[in-house]
Amino acid sequence: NVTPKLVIGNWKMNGLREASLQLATAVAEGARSLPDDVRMVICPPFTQLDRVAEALEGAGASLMLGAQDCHTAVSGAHTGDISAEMLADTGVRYVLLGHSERRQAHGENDALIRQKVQAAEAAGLIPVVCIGETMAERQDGRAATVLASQIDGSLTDNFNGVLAYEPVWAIGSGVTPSREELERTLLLLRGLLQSRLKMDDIRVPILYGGSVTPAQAPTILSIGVLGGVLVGSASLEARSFLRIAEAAS
Ligand code: G2H
Repeated sequence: NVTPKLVIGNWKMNGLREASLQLATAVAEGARSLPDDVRMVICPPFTQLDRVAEALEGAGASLMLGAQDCHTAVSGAHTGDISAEMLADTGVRYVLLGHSERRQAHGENDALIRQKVQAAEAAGLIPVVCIGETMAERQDGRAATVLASQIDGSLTDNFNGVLAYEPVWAIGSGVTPSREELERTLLLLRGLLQSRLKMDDIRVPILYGGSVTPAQAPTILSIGVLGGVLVGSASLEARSFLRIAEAAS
């Protein structure tokens, strides 16, 4: 029984009613013929979770619902926020946390992200924690230090979710790390996870995210230690998202 490769689609702030329903329905249709060593996840905006949940009914374990963020608290006076419990109640199984767009635009830091991870775990969700260095950090040779401190600060001690490595310079830019560079970074991340979680046998899958397209997916996904991919813009079109999932098998 192998752990399935994860192919997660992050719709970001895209998706009105009709288009969301069509996209989710088309992905659900295509996911039916996927082998069971691949699992797809769709993370629509909060407003479309219910609709997408309906479209995914009957899709089984090969296609699951995710969200893009959650609050640290279960409920209460937090205007405009959504709790992990609310997400679970809507049928959500995975939640993205600490995406660089939230770190940048909402000032999210590792301590806050760790609290969100705790909230997600308490609600029974699988947290997908995003980390990654900026271009400046990469050029200054500080990538490894930055990744180490993000892993130390944002994960819980018993973290059992998913780690997504998304170099900020690769997000939406059309530029991806070379296969060799990515492989090196994945080995580094595995070592960092081992020391953070004090375990030799790490089961936390590590995904890559940042400008993943159907064209590059086969090369990226041929890296044995990679647990899957986190896909932004290419997940907004059913055909391209499904092609990426096919490359994961
Ligand atoms: C990185 C990724 C999905 P894109 O943010 O999280 O987006 O594939 O558009 O670079």
